[in-house]
Amino acid sequence: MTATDLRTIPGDPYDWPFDGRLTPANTALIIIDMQTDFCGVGGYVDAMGYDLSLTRAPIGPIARVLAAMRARGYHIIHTREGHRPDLSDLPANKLWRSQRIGAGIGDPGPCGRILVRGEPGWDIIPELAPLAGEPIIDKPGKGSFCATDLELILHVRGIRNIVLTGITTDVCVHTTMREANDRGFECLLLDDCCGATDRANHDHAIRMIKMQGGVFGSVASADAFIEALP
Ligand code: C5J
Repeated sequence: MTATDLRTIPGDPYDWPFDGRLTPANTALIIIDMQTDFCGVGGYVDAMGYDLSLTRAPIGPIARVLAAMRARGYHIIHTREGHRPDLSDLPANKLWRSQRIGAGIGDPGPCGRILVRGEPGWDIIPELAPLAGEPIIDKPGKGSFCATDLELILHVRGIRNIVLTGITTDVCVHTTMREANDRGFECLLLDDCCGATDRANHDHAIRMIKMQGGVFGSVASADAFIEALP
């Protein structure tokens, strides 16, 4: 790579990646939990009574980023939160809290059993459906590195830059960004490609990333990212 190959995305609080080493080979888009359970009618978030427009807002921006990165040959990775049908990977703390608010994991609902693998609500929404060959990480927790092979896949492919999108900003996206940052990956979150079940929580989650000079990475918008993408 020569000096003229170096390229950064205009970001806040720093242009990303810091050293300009951004190529399709070393960079992955991770799309987190864009499942019916988190943004569709009758899913888990709907059952909890939250405003679906907040978790649906990033669908359009993610679709644009996904198309741009697919066209340029970047790595694309999807995640899904969900549990085995026998719930053997569901910790008691997660189960009792979901039951307490009337959206018990494993209970039947309009989209099948809530947050259970193989059920309609657990599927990734059609607008962002994975293509053959794009890894899908099935995770039982909020972070995408916990009890999954994501880290191994990133290392096998030589990926060190991660572009984070998906839902929800303050829970699964933030947890994944923190896990990735601690493992040494260079992280960029696209703010309009994320959404939370509460607008203020989204805004504060974005603000947290930018503290201490970018304590978890940097932040950009979908349009700024696409415009600058090599
Ligand atoms: C939550 C997620 N919020 N994907 N999951 O429970 O953020």
